[in-house]
Amino acid sequence: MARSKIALIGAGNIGGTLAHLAAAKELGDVVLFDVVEGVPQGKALDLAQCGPVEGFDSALKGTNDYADIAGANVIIVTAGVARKPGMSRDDLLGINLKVMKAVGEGIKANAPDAFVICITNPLDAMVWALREFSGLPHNKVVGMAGVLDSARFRHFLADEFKVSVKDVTAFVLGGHGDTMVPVVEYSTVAGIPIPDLIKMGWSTKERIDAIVARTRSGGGEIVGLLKTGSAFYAPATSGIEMAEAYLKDKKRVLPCAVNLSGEYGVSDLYVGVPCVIGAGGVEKIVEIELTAEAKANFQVSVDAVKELLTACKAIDPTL
Ligand code: TXD
Repeated sequence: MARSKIALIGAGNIGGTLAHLAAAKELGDVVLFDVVEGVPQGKALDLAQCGPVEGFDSALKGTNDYADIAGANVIIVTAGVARKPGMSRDDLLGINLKVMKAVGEGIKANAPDAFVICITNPLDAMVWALREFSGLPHNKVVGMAGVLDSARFRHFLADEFKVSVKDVTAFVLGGHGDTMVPVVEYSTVAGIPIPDLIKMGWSTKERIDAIVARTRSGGGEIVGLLKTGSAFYAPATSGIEMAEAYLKDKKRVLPCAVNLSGEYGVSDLYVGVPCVIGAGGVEKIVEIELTAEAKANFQVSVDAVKELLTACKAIDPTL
C-alpha cells in the first residue's frame, strides 16, 4: 500500500515540529511548503538526516510550489504570522486572512480531497475563512485549538492532583484561548469529576479557578517567556494527534473547531466542541447539555467568533 502524504503549509516553528513528529511516527511522506525560499528545503533536508538515527523511512521534501502538495491525504496549515508580545490574536486577523486566501486556493487547485487541519490564529476565524476559500466540505476542514487548550488544562490539573497526566481528562468548549470554556463537571481524574475531587479535599474551588484562568492565558504565558514567538511543541503534537485520528480511522473524541449547523444552538460558525474524528473527517459532533454557567461562557465565546467573522467580511467582501 502506498504511503500517506502529509503536506504542511508553513515551515516555521510549528511546521518544522509537525514535520519531525509526522516523520518520526511514520505517518507518511512529508511535504513542507513555505513562501520563503530555502527554509522548507533546508528544514526538510535537516529532518531527513534524522531518519538514519531515528530509524524512520518517511521521505521529506521542502518546496515553494503548491503543485507538490498534490494528492496529500492530510494538510496542516500553520502559514501566517505568529503573535509577538503585546499583540493579541486578533491583531493577526488582517495579515493572516490574506494568507488563508492564498492557502485555500492552493489546496482547492491541488489537493481537494485532503483532510485539512488549520492551526493559524486567530484560529476560529481562520479555519472558517480557509474553508470558504478552499471550498472543501465542512467535515474535511477543522481547526486545532481544543486539543492544545485541554492538554494545557490536563497538565496543570495533573500537577495539582499529583497524578499521571494519563489519568486526567479535560472537557473544553468554545473559542481558542481567552474565551475557552473548560467544563469542570466533565473533567475528571480516572472518571472522578473535578467537583467530586474538591469535595474529597484534593483541591479547592479557588485553586481550580486559578488553573482555569492560567489555562485560558496559557498561550500568552509562553509568548511572554519566549519573547520572539509563540508556543510550538504542544501545538504541533496536538495537530499530529488529529492527523493520526483521521489517517488511522481511530474515531478519537477530540475537541476541535468544527462548523456547527444547529448544534449548541449555533449555525454557520466554526467553534470548538468535542467531535469524533475518523476516516470520514468529522464524523460526529458531540452535543451535551451544558450547565447554565457553561452555556453563558460558551455564548461569550460564540459572540467573540462572530465578531471576528464580521471583521473578516469587512476586510474581504468576497467572503
Ligand atoms: O492553538 C493554536 N491554534 C495555536 C496557533 C497555538 C500556537 C500558535 N498558533 C498560531 O500558529 C500562531 O499564532 C501562528 O498564526 C501559527 C504558526 O505559528 P508558528 O510558531 O509556526 O509561526 P512561524 O514560526 O512564524 O511560522 C509561520 C510560517 C513562516 O515560516 C512563514 O514564512 C510562513 O508561515 N508563511 C507562509 N507560508 C505559506 N504561505 C504563506 N502565504 C505564508 N505566509 C507566511
